Amino acid sequence: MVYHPPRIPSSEITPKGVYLNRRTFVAGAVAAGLLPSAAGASDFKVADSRNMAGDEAVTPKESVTTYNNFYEFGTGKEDPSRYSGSFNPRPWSIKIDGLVKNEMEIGLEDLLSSMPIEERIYRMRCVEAWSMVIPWDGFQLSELLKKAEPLGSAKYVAFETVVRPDEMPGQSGVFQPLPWPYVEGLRLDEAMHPLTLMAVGIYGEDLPNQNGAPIRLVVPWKYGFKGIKSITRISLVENEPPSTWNKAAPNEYGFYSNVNPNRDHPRWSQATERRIGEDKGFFSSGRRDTLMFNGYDEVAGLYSGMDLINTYF
Ligand SMILES: Nc1nc2c(c(=O)[nH]1)N[C@H]1C(S)=C(S)[C@@H](COP(=O)(O)O)O[C@H]1N2
Ligand SMILES: [Mo]
Repeated sequence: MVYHPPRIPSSEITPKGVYLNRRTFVAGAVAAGLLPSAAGASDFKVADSRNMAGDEAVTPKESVTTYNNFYEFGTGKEDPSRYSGSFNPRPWSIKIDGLVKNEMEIGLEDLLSSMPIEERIYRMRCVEAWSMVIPWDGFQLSELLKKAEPLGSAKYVAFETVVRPDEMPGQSGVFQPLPWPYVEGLRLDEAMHPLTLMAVGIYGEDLPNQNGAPIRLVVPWKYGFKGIKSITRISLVENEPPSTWNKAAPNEYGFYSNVNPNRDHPRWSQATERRIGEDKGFFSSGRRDTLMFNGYDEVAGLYSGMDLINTYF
């Protein structure tokens, strides 16, 4: 399949160099007392920018960083932003193992300097029927997997979130909402698709802890829970790997979990969604139609001949 990047107006392209030495500049400015600390720091340089959410408004940063799902820090939407302050995403490394020619453990700094970081503005649709438009900074997962050289026998990719009960209150409390580590998986061709991103930032800044620091998965045509956060391990495997929510409730959450307005969740409709941070207006229901594949039709070919309602949901 040929991938056609959308044409975007030049006004939406982030000029090269805007983020150059930003951290150095910010550090200097903080030291000089010109800026509060932690204002807009980033450890990466953005080389290119693509808006892949059409003319839909980007969700305010305030909403994206305070309305989260990250059960390692609690099950409430505001828990991750409130209770992730002790989490330390640096130093960090990711292990890539399993059915690959080159097993590796790669440090975050090496990743950030060797991968071409782009901004991608994507819709994000949670299975709970709310959505956002998020400007991610990251690189294509395909570029990372190519470094490891998957063997011919590799058919799926398995992902694992870090386990740190000392820093993640949701992993140490009396009530454990999920089994840890949080795990997810993709078919290899889904993982290699150019839309599949490893995100290291949002709004041009390092990923906040609550959004999955320092590195998380973004698969914009799938429900949000496929976007596993704070990844420490990626394994190439032969058989379909476990997915935390699929194992927890297989009749409610499929392994594929492609956004699909025609396949309702057993307890609610998936036909429409609530866009977080959007003014509703008095006469509007405040809901918008959910799009097949969340509007990313270019992935349809990955699923030709598959029953996406009854079998491969
Ligand atoms: N490790 C881990 N990853 C996770 C989750 C989680 O609880 N733990 N929640 C998922 C869900 S349900 C969604 S909708 C998205 C939310 O991402 P956001 O908080 O950055 O919007 O993260 C996903 N990744
Ligand atoms: Mo979600």
